[in-house]
Amino acid sequence: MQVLLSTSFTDQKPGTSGLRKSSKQFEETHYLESFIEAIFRTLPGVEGGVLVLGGDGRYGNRRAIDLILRMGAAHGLSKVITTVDGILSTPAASHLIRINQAIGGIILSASHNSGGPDGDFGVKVNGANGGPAPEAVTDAIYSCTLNLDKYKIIENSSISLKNPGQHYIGDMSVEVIDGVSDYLSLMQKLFDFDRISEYIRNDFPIAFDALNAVTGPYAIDLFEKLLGAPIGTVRNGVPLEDFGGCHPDPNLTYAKELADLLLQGNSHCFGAACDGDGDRNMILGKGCFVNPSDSLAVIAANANCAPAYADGLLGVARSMPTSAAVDVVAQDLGIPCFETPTGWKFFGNLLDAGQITLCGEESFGTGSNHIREKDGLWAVLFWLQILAQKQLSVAEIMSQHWSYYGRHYYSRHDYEAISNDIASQLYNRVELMLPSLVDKSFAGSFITCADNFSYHDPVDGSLTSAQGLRILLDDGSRVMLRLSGTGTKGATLRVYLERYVSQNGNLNQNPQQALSELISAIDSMAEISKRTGMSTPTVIT
Ligand code: VG1
Ligand code: CO
Repeated sequence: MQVLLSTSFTDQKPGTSGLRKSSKQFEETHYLESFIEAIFRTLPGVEGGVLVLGGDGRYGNRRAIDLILRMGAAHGLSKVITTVDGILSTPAASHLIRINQAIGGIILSASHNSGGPDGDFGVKVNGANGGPAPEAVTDAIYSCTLNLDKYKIIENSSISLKNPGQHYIGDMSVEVIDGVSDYLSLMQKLFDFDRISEYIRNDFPIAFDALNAVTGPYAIDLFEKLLGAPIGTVRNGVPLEDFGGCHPDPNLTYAKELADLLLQGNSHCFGAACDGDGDRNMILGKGCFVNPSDSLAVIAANANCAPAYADGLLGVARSMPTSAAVDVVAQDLGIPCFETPTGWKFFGNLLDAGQITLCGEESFGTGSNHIREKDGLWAVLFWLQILAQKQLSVAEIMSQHWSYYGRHYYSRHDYEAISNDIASQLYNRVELMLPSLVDKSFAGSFITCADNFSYHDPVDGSLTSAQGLRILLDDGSRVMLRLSGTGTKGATLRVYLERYVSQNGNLNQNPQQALSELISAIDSMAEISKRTGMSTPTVIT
């Protein structure tokens, strides 16, 4: 059946991670249908191809799965692999795409954004390598949305996702699988489960917070069943449509309960949380928060603790605003280190080409060549593996790391829900100032470079520009400014701050104090508090 559209939607441009809008917007007549039609017209290999489909369980997940199945059948897919209750984490989806030689996947998630009828919904498109579709594909999908006159769909009553099984919609088969077990087998190949299990069962209590989102079922099987941690180790382990009203973003603000447990309490040695779709992770030790940029560096430095990485790393990569902590490790190891724009899609080519093994972002994302997405539970397992091997606390690992490599004090300040006009005026003003900043003094140092970051992909030669404003200082400090591509209410300004202190400097300062000069210098230069009317950021990480 063909459904005619009277107008095209002009606001369906995928951002940092797919199309992300309010649930209400996705409920507008034909809104979701239009975007899905554009995906099926653009993604290579749809006719006769296999697609992986699932989501983080948020409000809208089931409706979208029904619709995509019917539209997929109309577009001639041969098979869709989906999961019981439609629950599928982003990393598990990436793995399923790869092991089933699928043409790609559609992941229904707005990741760390809140969910429910008043929250957000999102559609992420992945390609055959299991990673987020590259910009050329998302740009083509967007152009397609601008000129849609109709979409194709089959009339069919919805199929049950209660149990594993096989169904048909027209000629297309729908395979409903348990979305957890393939992912856990992969983890068992990468890490030494016996070793981790022995360690956590021997007086090393851990807590994991799934924030009522997708990782609950994975984490319960992983920590409580396979690794033998006590029942109750996984908190908020049942995926809820509105995440129980909480914000499924694993940071000190939104995962406060877990943060308090580890930072103020004395009962647990290790804590971790993942985001809505399971690709982000937060790592905590007793009295110790691990900054995500440091986490990437620690994993790189200790990669040989995990069996799958024992032969060493090909190279590493980090996004531009991520601190250079991993660069110093790469230099020490004598391996290449790449700097990419924000968003996981830029790591895909480097991973596919065998140029890197590990990669990560400051936004609580860490991953490796085992899949093509960042992977929250993988990072948690890697930390447990390192702790089990070294028999040290998280705080001891960090202080040993800093005394060997020096410390990159780092923080991100987010100013959320600013009006779009104010945000773009602020940003454009700083961008215009950049050329005149070189050689000027800033926070007691001198500016050596000020630009808008652009990236030349070393694998396919493509150029991606305007990826964020950078101010680099002669003492190695950096301040970066970006406007978020995942927010849905007004604009979010992200200010990234970094200062390096060498091995013999003061390694035990509070990061906000260590960065205080940079913080006030960027505030007066960019007029952040003056223009936004906000005296403090919404979230400080
Ligand atoms: C944010 C993060 C970025 C991450 C992206 C998707 O993007 O900063 O590092 O890749 O979210 O993560 P932005 O444009 O808002 O800064 V997720 O967990 O939504 O897949
Ligand atoms: Co996510």
